[in-house]
Amino acid sequence: MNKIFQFLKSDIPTNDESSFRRAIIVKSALLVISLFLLFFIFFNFFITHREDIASLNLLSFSIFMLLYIYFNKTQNIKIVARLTTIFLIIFLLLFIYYAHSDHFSLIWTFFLPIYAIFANGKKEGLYFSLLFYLILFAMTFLAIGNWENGEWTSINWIRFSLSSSLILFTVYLNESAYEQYEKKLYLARKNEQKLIQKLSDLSLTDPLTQLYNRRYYDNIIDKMIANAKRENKCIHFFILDIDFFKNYNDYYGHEKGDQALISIARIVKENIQRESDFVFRLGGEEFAGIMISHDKESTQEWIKQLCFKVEDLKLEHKKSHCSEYTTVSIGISSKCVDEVFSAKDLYLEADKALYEAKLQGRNQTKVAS
Ligand code: GH3
Ligand code: MG
Ligand code: MG
Repeated sequence: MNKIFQFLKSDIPTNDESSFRRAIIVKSALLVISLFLLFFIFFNFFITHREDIASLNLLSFSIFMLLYIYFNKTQNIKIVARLTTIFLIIFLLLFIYYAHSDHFSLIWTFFLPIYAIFANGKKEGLYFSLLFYLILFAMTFLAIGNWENGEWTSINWIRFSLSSSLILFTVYLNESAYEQYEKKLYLARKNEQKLIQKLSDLSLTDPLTQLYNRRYYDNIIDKMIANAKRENKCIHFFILDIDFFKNYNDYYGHEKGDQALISIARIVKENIQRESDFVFRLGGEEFAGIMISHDKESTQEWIKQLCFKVEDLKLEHKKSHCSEYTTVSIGISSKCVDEVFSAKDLYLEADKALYEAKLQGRNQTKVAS
């Protein structure tokens, strides 16, 4: 059984569960119908000697086999489901027309609503089934008193019509319930994906400043270096550290310190915001940024502007020894395609440059040489 299922599901794309289910139904129905028809070609020809029905079986067998091949080639479930249903309706009506109700032949019509609804969905399947039953009930009604040597009675017709309608109703109900369940599942999955995305965003951003965190930096730095190399560009990495921030916290309190962190993070974010730029809060009062560009000098100049822009915020800092306002020191490391370097080299160089900026009086930028 497992092997049959493996065979049926081969080549069927599994990204959409609803279409996957329909594709399995269509594919297996085409195979089963073809096999049955193949059997009945011989049965009707050699056993019952009904050449007319055997020919009908042969014609239908060819059509369903062609549909099977077409389906395997195109995977067009909607078209093949519709065509199979239409041919099945035509075949069953012709079959009943020729076979009357002999040898329980009417029993085969019970499968039409099941297939039509499972393969086409409840709405389209219902329309197909109603059309089929409209013709079938009319045909069988007109046959009262004629078929089975006059033994096909109105009671038989009522019994047949009622049981057929009951089957249609049951299958329709089942499919409705299934479609509702599928819709609920789809919504739940969408919600779940949103939550996962939110969780992933949360795990990669710093809650205080909303900048990316250290983990995100670790995740993307190697990719950024590879991108810069592929695009023949330079990569710039800078570390920005607030000057005398411990004094700031001690004097103004932790809450004010947090406000200062948020303001400085905003300045960094506002100025480093091209699509290929990334800014991070590495931890404490230390921020970082990655930029990719063709030109080394102008990008470094741009980063240096951050120093002036932070001071321009005019955040009072009475305990700073380098300015009356809160300031930052920055260390930059820039590497271009022809240089051999790693993420670690980039980090260490920027950190060293920052250390020099601190040593030489703070509130300034140093570029690693
Ligand atoms: P330097 O100019 O050499 O960088 O001196 P500094 O005082 O800024 O450096 P230090 O590393 O000694 O102090 C960093 C301070 O940053 C310590 C702590 O009070 C403060 N800090 C770290 N994280 C936070 C935070 O999340 N909120 C607040 N308010 N303060 C923080
Ligand atoms: Mg500091
Ligand atoms: Mg620090």
